[in-house]
Amino acid sequence: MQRVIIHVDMDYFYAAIEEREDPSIRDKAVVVCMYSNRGEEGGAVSTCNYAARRAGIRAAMPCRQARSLKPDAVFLPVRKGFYEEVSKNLMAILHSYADSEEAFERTSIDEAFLDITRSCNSDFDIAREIGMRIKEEVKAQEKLTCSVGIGPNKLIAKMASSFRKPDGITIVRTEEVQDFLRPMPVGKLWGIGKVTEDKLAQMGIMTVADLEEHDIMELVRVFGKNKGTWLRHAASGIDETPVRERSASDQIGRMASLKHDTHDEQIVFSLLTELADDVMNRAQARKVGFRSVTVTVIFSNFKTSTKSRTLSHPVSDRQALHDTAREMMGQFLGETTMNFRRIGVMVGNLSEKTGQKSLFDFAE
Ligand code: DCP
Ligand code: CA
Ligand code: CA
Repeated sequence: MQRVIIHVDMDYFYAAIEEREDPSIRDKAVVVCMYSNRGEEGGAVSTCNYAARRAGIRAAMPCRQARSLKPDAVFLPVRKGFYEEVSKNLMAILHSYADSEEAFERTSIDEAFLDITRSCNSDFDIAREIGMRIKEEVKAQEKLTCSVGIGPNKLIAKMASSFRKPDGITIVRTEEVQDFLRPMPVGKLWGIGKVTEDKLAQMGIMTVADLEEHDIMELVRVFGKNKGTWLRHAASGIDETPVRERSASDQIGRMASLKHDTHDEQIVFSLLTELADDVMNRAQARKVGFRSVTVTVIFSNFKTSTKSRTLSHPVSDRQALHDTAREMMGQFLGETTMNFRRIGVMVGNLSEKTGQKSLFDFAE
């Protein structure tokens, strides 16, 4: 049966929630900022609405820079716990449209995949109707807009949802996949990060079409077997990974307390290395690769915070796990001067498909 997958991504999520909560700011540029302990000056932009984007403001930009680009914008602090609550409500709506309990996969606070193959009987016209109904229900229940992508697999659905934003819906039928993908710059392929994009550019590969036509042996030579093959498949729009619910058995994680509450980089990194090694050993013992890495910090005031990276294909690479975990922990250390009480490392989206070392290149 021809699979039909829907990907839903909320539009300018945090800022849209803030607009909903205070309609008086709706017509202004709205910037949601993650402030560090150094106060308002040290923060970075989490997201912003489209009026702010027109002024050149982008996620991850220093708030100070955003302020100079648009002095009359409304600047608001992130309210993560509240957005998580909204996310829960949204996910419940989305979940109800999936073929089954298991045919649903939340991939971040504001997006999810749904397998609707049976619900639409592999018919993309019916799938469009389902996509429209989802958009209407999300708007009616939560007063928020989302963008929907529908395709024969997760790769295409994900890329389709970002094709028309905000409030868009894009259907890419199996026979339209090639036309959809080939003109795109390779950097737009879901799963290709900056490092890979640069490497491909050095090889003269700029578009997806270039990538699809490139000698596969050379791709394998440069990127290794796993990633080389994945690149070629992605360029052809091939992706067989299933939509599936994340469960506890889909994660391997370890947490531990620091001997004393501390903000010392060496002490934190040394415990992090131990934890990551342990997680890697358990992943290897289970012979699984992983597609996501999460680092958790519980601060001395018991506040908990996490950071994650997700990849388009599973890997099993100790060095990469260490590097990624350290990078995220380094961000935590830089964002705050508060002491850490406990830290944790977790790998998720486990899969039996890999085993081989391959190049890490986190997307998103
Ligand atoms: N987010 C963040 N820091 C980033 C990127 C995102 O805190 N560097 C948060 C804020 C976003 C939310 O995650 O609202 C979802 O991220 P998206 O990348 O989906 O971005 P938006 O939903 O904000 O915008 P878009 O309409 O482009 O999807
Ligand atoms: Ca979004
Ligand atoms: Ca998103």
